[in-house]
Amino acid sequence: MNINNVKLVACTVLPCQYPQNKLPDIALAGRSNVGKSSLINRLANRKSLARVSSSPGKTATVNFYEVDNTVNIVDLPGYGYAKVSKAEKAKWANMIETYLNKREGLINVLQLVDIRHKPTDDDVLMLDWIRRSGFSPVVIATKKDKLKKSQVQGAIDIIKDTLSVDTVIPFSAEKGDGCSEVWDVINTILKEAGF
Ligand SMILES: Nc1nc2c(ncn2[C@@H]2O[C@H](COP(=O)(O)OP(=O)(O)OP(=O)(O)O)[C@@H](O)[C@H]2O)c(=O)[nH]1
Ligand SMILES: [Mg+2]
Repeated sequence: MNINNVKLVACTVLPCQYPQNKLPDIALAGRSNVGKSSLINRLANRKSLARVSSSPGKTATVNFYEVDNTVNIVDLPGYGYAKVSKAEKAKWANMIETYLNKREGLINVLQLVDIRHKPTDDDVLMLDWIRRSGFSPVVIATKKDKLKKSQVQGAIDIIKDTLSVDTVIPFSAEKGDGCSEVWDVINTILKEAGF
């Protein structure tokens, strides 16, 4: 797979707008501001393919990035952002749930959490949904560069315990740590799903 061949193919709200390119989807889930869009930019070696912002709530649609005619990486709106209106929250939750429940080609969801914080109840719920859907959980701990080296293992252990997972991939969109591990996971998911 040529990872430099990535293009944004659709920004969608409704299922009828989802691309029909017959490729499998791997989606990214996580709280607002955790670094989902930044991870896509880092994976693709591009600075501003996906729009990123320091204020939460940047990605407000379900965005499909087609990688080398092989897989759609899907950037979802974030959840858990306290400062938006109830109506806005409901709209985003609805978009996320509709996507997760309706998208036939979905083969896994990568769960992103901020390495500095204990995963929230929303994160736990999200991971439960991933498990119930029959997917093997993949947890990525973002913003590793924000911790000192000596703090990383302790932070990873808290995430493992809270989400009951055996492995967590430490990742930094800023420095590139964990990028090849995430590509390895994507390739494994594709292989195991028969692609
Ligand atoms: N230092 C550092 N900052 C990061 C990293 N990843 C993301 N950020 C910053 O965190 C902020 C949010 O990043 P986004 O990629 O927009 O987060 P998101 O999860 O897509 O957010 P929503 O679209 O609002 O759901 C931005 O200011 C990024 O520059 C990282 O690995 N290290
Ligand atoms: Mg985003």
